[in-house]
Amino acid sequence: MSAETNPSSRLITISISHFCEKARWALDRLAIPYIEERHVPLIHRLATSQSGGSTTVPVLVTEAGVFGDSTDILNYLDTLAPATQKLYPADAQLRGEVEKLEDLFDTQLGPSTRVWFYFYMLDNREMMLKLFGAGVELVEQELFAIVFPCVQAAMRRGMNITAEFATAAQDTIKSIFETVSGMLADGRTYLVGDSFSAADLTFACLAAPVVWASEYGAWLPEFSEIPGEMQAVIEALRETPAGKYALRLFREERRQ
Ligand SMILES: N[C@@H](CCC(=O)N[C@@H](CS)C(=O)NCC(=O)O)C(=O)O
Repeated sequence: MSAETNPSSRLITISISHFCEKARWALDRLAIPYIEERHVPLIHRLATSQSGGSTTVPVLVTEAGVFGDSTDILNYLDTLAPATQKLYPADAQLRGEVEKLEDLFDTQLGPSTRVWFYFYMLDNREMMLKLFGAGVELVEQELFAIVFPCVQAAMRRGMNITAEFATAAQDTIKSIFETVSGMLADGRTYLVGDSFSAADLTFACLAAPVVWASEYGAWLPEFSEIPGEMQAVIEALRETPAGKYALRLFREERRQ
């Protein structure tokens, strides 16, 4: 929750979700008061449907309306942002570039890093209970522990968590990292224009599972606790210009 004592906005999340981190980061950056309401997978659907959102998180419930998609949340928050902190440039061409990159990261990078992450983590019951349970009400954590085998099977089926899909996801991640590294090769400070934008924020959040940033806004295990095969991929990606860039964004822009 933010520093304010009487927030009027409610952010419904699954705490580990990198799409939720996208909304959380934008809210924190703009110092907008909110309460984060964390749920475990599947039970989150009770909260999202009751609030008028879709089946996915994040959902931001505000006095101005309910926003059930991370990009809609960023667009809404941008209407509240002062001119110096806009996430979308005023210039139409630059805005178009930001939106195109945000869409690429939302549709390709986010789903790929998620499949890759769960391929290694989903069978580790103890770790999954901690990852999903962080910040969730105790009764919900206890229920989750009981139904975990069902949730695990539903996640595996729903997201195609198989070796084949994880390999394809890793190829997609590498290709997007190459694209971003290529953009950064001219020495630019940010992906688009001369200020931090929704493209940067979205890239950093959705790349988080493959760079393991310590500033991430939800609980993550220590790097040394994750499988060696994951560590090796993360270490290699961290050495790329895109990986260094994602880490720099977390370091310099996440906690202001
Ligand atoms: N396009 C959506 C995607 C969000 C998304 O995929 N959320 C996942 C968590 S990372 C989710 O809610 N999954 C649970 C479900 O589909 O039931 C957004 O940008 O908000």
